[in-house]
Amino acid sequence: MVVFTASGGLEGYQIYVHDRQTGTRRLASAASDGSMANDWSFAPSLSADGQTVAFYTYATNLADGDTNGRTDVYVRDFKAGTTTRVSGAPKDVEGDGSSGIPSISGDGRYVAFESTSANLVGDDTNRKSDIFVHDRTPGPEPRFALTDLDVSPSTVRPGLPVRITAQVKNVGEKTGGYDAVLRINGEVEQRQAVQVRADKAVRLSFDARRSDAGTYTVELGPLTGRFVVTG
Ligand SMILES: [Ca+2]
Ligand SMILES: [Ca+2]
Repeated sequence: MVVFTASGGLEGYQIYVHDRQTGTRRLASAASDGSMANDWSFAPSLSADGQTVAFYTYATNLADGDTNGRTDVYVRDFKAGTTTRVSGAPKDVEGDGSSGIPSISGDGRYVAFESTSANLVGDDTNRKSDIFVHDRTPGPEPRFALTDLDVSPSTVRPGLPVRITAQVKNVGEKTGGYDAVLRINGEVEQRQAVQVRADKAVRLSFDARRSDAGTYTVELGPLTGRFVVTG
C-alpha cells in the first residue's frame, strides 16, 4: 500500500491510498459517506494493514460541527467506512487551534499529532504547540475469559445427564453480557446469556443427555472437553 497526496486542479490536494497488488486506488480525504473533502488535505499516515489513514485538513465537511476555522486531524477507516476527527477535546469540544502532521500506529489505534490548541488537555498553558496522542478505542469495554471447564461424569450411561460447567470472568473494565454457546460434536446444543460485572466471575452450567453410545466432544468458547456414553 502507498498513501500519497495529489493535486487535482479544482479538487486541490486530496489523499489517496494506492494498493500496489490490486492496482486499485481509494480516496482517503473523504467524509463517512464517501464525499470528497472540500478543502486541501495533507500529511497522510497509514496503518500497517493499509485500512486506516490519518491526515490533516482544512476541509469543513468531513464531520459534523467542524466550525473552528482551523486545520484538524481526521482518520479515514476504510474497514469501518467512517471518517472521524481525532484532534478535538473531550466531550466533543473542538480544538481552539490548528492541528496537523499526524502519525498513526501500525495497528491503527493511536494517532500522534501536533497542535497549537490549548484546550485538548488540562493545564496546557505554554502558549506553544505540543504533541498529543489520541486513542481511537472507545471507552472501557467488557472482555471475557473462560476457564475451568468441567464435564461430569466423564462416562455416563445412555440418557443420563452430564453436567458441563465453566467459569466466565469479565476481565474488562465495564459490566457486560456474555452469550455462552455450548456445542457438542460441533452442533449448537444450548445457549446461556449472563451479565457479568467487571472483575467478577460467573459459573455457567449446562446439562446434556445422549442416548447413543460413543465419545462426545464438548466446546464452550475456546475450551474443549469430552464425555463417553457407554453402550
Ligand atoms: Ca477544522
Ligand atoms: Ca500548548
